[in-house]
Amino acid sequence: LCAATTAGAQVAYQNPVLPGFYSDPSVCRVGKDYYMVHSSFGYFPGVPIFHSTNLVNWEQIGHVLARPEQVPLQKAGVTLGIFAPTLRCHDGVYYMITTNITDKGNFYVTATDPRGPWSDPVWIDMPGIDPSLFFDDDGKAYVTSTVNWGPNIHEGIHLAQIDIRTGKLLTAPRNVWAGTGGRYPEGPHLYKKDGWYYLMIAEGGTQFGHKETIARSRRIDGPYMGDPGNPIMTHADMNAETSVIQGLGHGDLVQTQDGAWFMLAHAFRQHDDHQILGRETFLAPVRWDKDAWPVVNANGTVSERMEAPALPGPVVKQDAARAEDFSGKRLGHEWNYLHNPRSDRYSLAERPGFLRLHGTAVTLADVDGVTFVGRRQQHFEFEADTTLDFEPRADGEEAGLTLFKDDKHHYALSVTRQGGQRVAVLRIRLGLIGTVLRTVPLADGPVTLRVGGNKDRYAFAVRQGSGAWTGLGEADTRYLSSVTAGGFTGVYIALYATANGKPEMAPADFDAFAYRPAP
Ligand code: 6LW
Repeated sequence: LCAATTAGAQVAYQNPVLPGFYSDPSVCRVGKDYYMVHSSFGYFPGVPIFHSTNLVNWEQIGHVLARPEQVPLQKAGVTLGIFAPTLRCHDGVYYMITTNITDKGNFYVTATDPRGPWSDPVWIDMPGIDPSLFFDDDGKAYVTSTVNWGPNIHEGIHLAQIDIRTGKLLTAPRNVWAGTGGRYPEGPHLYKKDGWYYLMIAEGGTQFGHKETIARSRRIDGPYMGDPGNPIMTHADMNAETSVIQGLGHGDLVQTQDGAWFMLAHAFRQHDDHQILGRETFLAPVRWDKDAWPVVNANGTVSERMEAPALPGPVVKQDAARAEDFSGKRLGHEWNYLHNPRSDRYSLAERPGFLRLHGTAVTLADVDGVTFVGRRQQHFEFEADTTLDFEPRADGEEAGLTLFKDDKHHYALSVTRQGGQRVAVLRIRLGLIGTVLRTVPLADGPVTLRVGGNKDRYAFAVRQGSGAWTGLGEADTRYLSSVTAGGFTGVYIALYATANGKPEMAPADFDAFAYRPAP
């Protein structure tokens, strides 16, 4: 199962290296260890952090923003909250800098161990979004960000010197580069190599026109001159017009302990012009040309099957299937809440071996505070199921499984009560359209809810005990894509409970949950 990494030989690996909604990747290396973070928007905990020794296999080691005080999300819709982060390590301290778009803007947190704990936020008076940090050889620290909306929409990238102990800016933010003319110059990162300061950014918007461009200067504050070969990476052009991978950009560079360079960037895999998995993380080898400009994977594109000069470590085959019996003290790192959860609504202790959810008046269609805990859909073809022990006390009490893009776009397979009868219901909500596809009566006892997905459709079914599956219907995947629904996130598979307007309801006890990507 292991691929050898003999120096000089090409090593094969599979992209995306992190499938599913893991957008805006930022990476740093300490010795032989690589760490990577991603944006998390309205989900909690915020900013998942991963570890790797080969840049291909990534294991989640936690979340940077694991305490509600670090990441207030009350006012955040699904796709607001935490935008693109940057991860850097300097002098034994890890820094994660990002924007809480629905709170006080740009801030950073620090840790001496990337597994945490991370500090409380240090808020900084830097305009815009996508902040990044750069530590120069002379000990000075700098912050970059982008202003790409509002009256200064075309200013692009700003730079200021920062006192990294206090977060105070030591110079006024100055506009240093606006890119090559692509819309939304953003995601800036600064690097220093062979006496040049390189400023790499994304342009073109995060949809089909996304690209990565670069400029350089002998002085940190510019003037920055663009690479005549820009964009250095994009799928917006002819050379990738038939690729399933689109929207490639927002990259970060890392140099291996062996001196090789790599780019980690996000892109989405589209099917019939739609994308449901969100923006995923892709890896590409980088070399420097004779004029000292970076060349990404020879022609600025990536593919699912990749070859690179030796990776920093051997690649292993990973199994993405997960089975959870809720017997542990806490949920695995892949689980997220929507917004900051009320801790009294979720319990693994009240009934051992079960995840108990207490629903409130708040529903999946409300912007804040629904009882909801889920994980990313990371594969087009998958199956997920859960067994639910739930006896609604009154009509309208509901608990089940949702395929969730946002409050306005989701499918829900639930157990509820109607006219005194316990039933399973498949409901879809797409903007102003809300409809029930099918309702079936249930016998007493636990119910297993299942969803299976392929590129085109989700299919929903229920069964009781070892009885036969009853199909409740199918729904198109495309209506949960960002093309249809908007927003930056991908689809979640979540367990939820709601009393649909009443403050309290019977507890919903989930016995198990499994997620199985097709082999
Ligand atoms: C990110 C910015 C962007 O901060 O979207 O479209 C934001 N561009 O770079 C969220 O990913």
